[in-house]
Amino acid sequence: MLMGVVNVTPDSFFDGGRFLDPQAAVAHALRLVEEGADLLDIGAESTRPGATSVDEAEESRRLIPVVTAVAKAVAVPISVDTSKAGVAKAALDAGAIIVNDVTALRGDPAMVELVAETGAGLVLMHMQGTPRTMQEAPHYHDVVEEVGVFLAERARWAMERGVTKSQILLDPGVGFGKVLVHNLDLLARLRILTNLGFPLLVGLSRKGFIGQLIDRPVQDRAWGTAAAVALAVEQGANILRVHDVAAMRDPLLVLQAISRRIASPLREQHA
Ligand code: HH2
Repeated sequence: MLMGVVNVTPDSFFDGGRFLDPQAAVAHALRLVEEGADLLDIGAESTRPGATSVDEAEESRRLIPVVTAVAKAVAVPISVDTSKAGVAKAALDAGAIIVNDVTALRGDPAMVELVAETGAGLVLMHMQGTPRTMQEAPHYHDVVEEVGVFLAERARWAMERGVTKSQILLDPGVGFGKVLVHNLDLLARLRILTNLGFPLLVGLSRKGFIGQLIDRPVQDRAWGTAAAVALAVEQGANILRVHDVAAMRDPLLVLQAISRRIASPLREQHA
């Protein structure tokens, strides 16, 4: 499934400032759904490397009018990209049904109770450090194993506090406290994380590691993104969080058609 990104921010690394105006954000969300987004992720605080946090009042002021308008206008599920329980609660009241918490419930002690009580979907993402400091010196012995252990622990922690297994999705957190080789290893061995038994969400759209590989600015990374998206799907990713829904749909449709043939029995292949 494709999750379309809507950033109601002045400073996101790709689309910062483009959708800060609520009307522009709503129009963008509707366009993503028309292009085939299966769900939307709406956020009002950038988590790019070096970003400083936004206070709750400002985050809600940006986010809630957009969630309210989009929820009235579209049928697809809306996820809210926040780590603050107050913002998440207002967004759930406004029509969102998933909380995408990049801190994996470590940012706000009230978040786990909110998710348990409301039954909202929950994305638990791996991050080493915080957005302000995470790219200073990320370090792992075995990045895939360590991300897997972390995600399993966060899921267990949430379930001990009343969140049910079916609410949870896991995300390896591409680019969050990871250098190029860490991101490549995670994507190359993503399938290992499917063993944890939860759906996998992956957000790699236009990120810095793609820029490093192809030596292109953020505006020119759609093709590089498509290659990584296709590979992540092959490795078992269930939901791809992307800025470019229309562009990513085509490679995914082709990939799916070919994958189905790989899975079909030999007899049928020769029919
Ligand atoms: N990446 C970003 C933001 N939120 N959430 C999840 N679950 N997984 C991700 O990989 C992820 C995320 C960063 O992308 P973007 O929202 O475009 O940028 P910014 O944080 O600068 O707004």
